[in-house]
Amino acid sequence: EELGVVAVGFSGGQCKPGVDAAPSALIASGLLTQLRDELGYTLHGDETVHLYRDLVPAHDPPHRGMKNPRAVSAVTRRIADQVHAHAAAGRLVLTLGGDHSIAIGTVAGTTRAVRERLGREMALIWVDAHADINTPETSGSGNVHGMPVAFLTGLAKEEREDVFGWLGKESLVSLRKVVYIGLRDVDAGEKRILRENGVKAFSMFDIDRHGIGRVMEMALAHIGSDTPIHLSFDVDALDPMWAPSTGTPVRGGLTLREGDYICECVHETGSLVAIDLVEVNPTLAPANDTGAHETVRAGCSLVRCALGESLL
Ligand code: DIR
Ligand code: MN
Ligand code: MN
Ligand code: MN
Repeated sequence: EELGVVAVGFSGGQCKPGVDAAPSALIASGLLTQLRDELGYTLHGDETVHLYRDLVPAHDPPHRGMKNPRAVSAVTRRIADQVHAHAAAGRLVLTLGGDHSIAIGTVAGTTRAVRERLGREMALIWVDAHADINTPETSGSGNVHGMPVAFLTGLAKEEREDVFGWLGKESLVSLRKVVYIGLRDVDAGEKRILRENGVKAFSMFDIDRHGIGRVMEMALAHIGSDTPIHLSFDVDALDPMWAPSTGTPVRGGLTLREGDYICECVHETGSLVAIDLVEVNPTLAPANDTGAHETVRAGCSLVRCALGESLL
């Protein structure tokens, strides 16, 4: 099978440096080699990590409270074109982030390609401790990595082309096709947005109550069979025990095995069109600690599971 790879060394959607080092760390640990040699994928796209330095303006003051708005907008716009090119060629797309703001680009790219190729609406499975559905106005932090779902569903709109105004209708996903898994740190404004729009969300509470097996059944039933799926996986959905090296860890999360299971179930649908792995920050580990290594290993495991490693 054909796999398009986009390695995104970008951290401007939040304030902690280091998340841009994740793609190199994931690749250095052998992820792409494993996908090629063990899972049999034909890889497209070079192994160079895109830093998009030419797209980051020297002067980028806040707009509607958003930090680095022009940089994040320009970089995600470029990512959308890269991802779209792979998806339009019929490739499964793997994007290695980078912070979660980059999903504005990856999801815009796949949803456009799926519309063009199949005339269908795509579903989005967002695995995360956080809902990332703040609008610029509800956001307390101004970090765009807390806003991608709002921009991708049209809840947040902006006229200015250089600040996400480039996101046209063809790049949006219906809120009815969004499913969350793993939530446990959702801002008050986000809770209101989720409630008012009836967004399908499985929090850690739901996973404790029903078990991950039943939750995945319900999540996939909501999406419906034969619907193309984009899986956006924030490594902070995992408990910090498994993935400590991430910018905003929250205790009480998924075990690595539960994360792998989510990815396996999505693979099993046969409808996966793209996966993002984001928010691995190899620099956020206490010295002499194995945290960074463990987090990279966990990230590799999630990706391999989504791409079919567990099939016997
Ligand atoms: C918070 C944190 N809801 C914000 N979001 C994070 O900044 O909007 N997302 N950490 O991954
Ligand atoms: Mn998160
Ligand atoms: Mn928080
Ligand atoms: Mn996130």
